Amino acid sequence: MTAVVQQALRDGVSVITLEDPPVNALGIAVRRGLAQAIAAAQADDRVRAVVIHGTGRGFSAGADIREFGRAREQPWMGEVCQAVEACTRPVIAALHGMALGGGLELALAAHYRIAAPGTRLGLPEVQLGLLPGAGGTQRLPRLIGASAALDLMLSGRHAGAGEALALGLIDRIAVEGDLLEQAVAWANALSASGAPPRRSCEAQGLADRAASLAALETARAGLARKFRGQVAPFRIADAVQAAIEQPFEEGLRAERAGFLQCIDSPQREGLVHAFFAERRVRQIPEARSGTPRPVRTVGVIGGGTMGSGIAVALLDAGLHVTMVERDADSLARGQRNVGKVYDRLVASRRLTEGDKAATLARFTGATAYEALAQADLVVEAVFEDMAVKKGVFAELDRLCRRDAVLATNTSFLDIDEIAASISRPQDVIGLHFFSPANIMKLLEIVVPRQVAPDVVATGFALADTLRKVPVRAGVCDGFIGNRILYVYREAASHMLEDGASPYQIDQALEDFGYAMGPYRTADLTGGDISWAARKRKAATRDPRARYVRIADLLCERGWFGQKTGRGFYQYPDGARTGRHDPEVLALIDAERAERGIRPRAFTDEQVVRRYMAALVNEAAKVLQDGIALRPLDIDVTMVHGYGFPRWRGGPMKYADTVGLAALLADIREYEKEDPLFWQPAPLLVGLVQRGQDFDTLNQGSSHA
Ligand code: 3H9
Repeated sequence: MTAVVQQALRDGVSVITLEDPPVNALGIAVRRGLAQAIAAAQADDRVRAVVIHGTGRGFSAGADIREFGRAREQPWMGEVCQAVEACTRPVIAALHGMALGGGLELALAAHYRIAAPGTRLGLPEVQLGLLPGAGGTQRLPRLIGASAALDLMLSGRHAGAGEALALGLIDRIAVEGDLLEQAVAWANALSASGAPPRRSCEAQGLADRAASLAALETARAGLARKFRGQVAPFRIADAVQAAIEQPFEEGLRAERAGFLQCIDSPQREGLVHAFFAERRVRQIPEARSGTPRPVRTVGVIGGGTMGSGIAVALLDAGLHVTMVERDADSLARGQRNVGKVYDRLVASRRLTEGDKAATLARFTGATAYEALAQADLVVEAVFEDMAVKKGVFAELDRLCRRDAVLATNTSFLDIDEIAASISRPQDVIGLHFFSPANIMKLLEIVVPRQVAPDVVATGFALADTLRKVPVRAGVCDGFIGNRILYVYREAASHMLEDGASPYQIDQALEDFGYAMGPYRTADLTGGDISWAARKRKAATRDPRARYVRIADLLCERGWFGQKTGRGFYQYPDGARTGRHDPEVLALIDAERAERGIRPRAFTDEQVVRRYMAALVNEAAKVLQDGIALRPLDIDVTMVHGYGFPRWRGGPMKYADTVGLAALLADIREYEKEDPLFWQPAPLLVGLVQRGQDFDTLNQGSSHA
């Protein structure tokens, strides 16, 4: 027996133990061990039943994701599951912690399932660009019906033990105590009663063929919109169709064909890259030297959109929040903003009145900074003005506990300057939330020069508490995300003035995988915000730089986007989806004429290439300046804060896929038209010269 799989005979029950920390992933050693153990149990006359369980954090998190992309070694997990299901003695899977992906498929191949309370069960393969490939697409629908199986497989969500029991995914929930003991006792009882193996492949969940096909059609109808450009969800639907219409063995073959198609696809590669990147962003230099300070009570200064969103994010995480505003009216408005979020949840039955009251009991308001004297951490979200922010920090310096963390939510101001203005710069950090702050996953943790390592570690720990994805960023105008955004938006506006329409640009990028193109997004966030940013930058802008006025011309007319009924699009009667606006196109035409620009046609591919070249070139400069630690930090930022399609892994991963030499060749071509805007990043040039890609830089750095 391999060390990662143990086997022992206990009261006539063969106990097979998965023991491969941290999560009992089903790598080749585990698969071999399992295959041997099942064969041994089958061959041993003393064995009356079999129990499979895992040690450590959970039963199993599924296939070993690190093996994807390498040569595949036998046995496949599908073959192991076949052997388990074929076993002639009852096989019981005893689940705890998590049973995910191939781990749940192994449990589905067992004949009976018991789970400890708190176990999370799911088939999250879709989130990795895959379909369940060890028989899950065939056994699950037979066991729990097409509709519930499609829901689990297409969402990839985890079901709790209670839901799993209700669905028929498991047979019983263990009582608190020794799970293995309960599973062995149950195995003995089953064999004593002569219970036969009960195979999922023979379950009757698809017996009503018409209802199953109808459920499949309903699920399929939503796929194109929800998973635009992705392959795996469609293959999941195909596999379920095979489960409904074909014998089990045929279905397994259909599943295998779909799985092989997905496992070798760039989408799987992109999603697996995103999975590991989302974990590696937490590996930062300060993790070694800084122990997070405890955070239970938090002050939020400002009750506007950002402040109230941040307050909700903190409340949702179970923290105590005090909001401070400058006067009673502003405070009441801030409190209303928070209250409205919970009212909506109650109205849509996602929260009970009781839970709302319990949450709001942790929320207090004040109009004086003294209320923050005992706070563990304070987040300032006031007006973006250096003098105003310094005023706030002077008050915090005077009043807050000496070990409090003082954070600013600024999106572009110089945090080094804010920190240097008070007596404890080591306690000052940037926590850049994205709007709506209670929804958006990204949290840029901006690390000023003088900050103490434990304050940085506190920022990362807070992100975990808030279930956000933290990215460490250095101080510069725009940090990682907005600095890059500014440049690729510029590239889009150049194309706009040169002949592309906002609608073509949006469509091309939506086809690329963005949920929304840049002009639809500008209309949603409000044109006035970026207008203010452009005005702010006007004084320091290089006078030789190209400046496109089209967005300003819209703003001058009061067309700020959805909130004013028109922007790049028209939103008649409060419509949420915009209509093309001939007046906007006429305005753009007039502006081109005024500037003497003869419009030229862009193909959608050219639009995407320029946009991505601008994005990646600036991202390389961000790396070179040390604003981002590694390319993967930029990938995570753009995926979780800026709508970059996760299935492409992020822009740096995408650039590696396209090839850096090709990307640089594009930039050099564009440079001929506008040498100032399209200066190739030296880091990019260096990588191309050395024949390296961005991933080389990911591998090279370790901050664990
Ligand atoms: C599949 O099963 C395909 C099959 O259908 C077909 C054939 C079998 N492999 O996230 P954490 C590592 S596809 C390798 O920080 P948490 C992870 O990288 C698979 N490594 O903890 C980390 O390593 P490190 C379907 C894995 O408590 C450590 O474990 N399964 C795997 O926040 C701790 O992870 C999934 O998609 C893995 N499968 O969350 C499940 N899983 O410490 C993916 C984890 O070196 N995993 N690691 O940084 C998860 O969703 C979460 O990791 C889990 C724990 C919920 C398990």
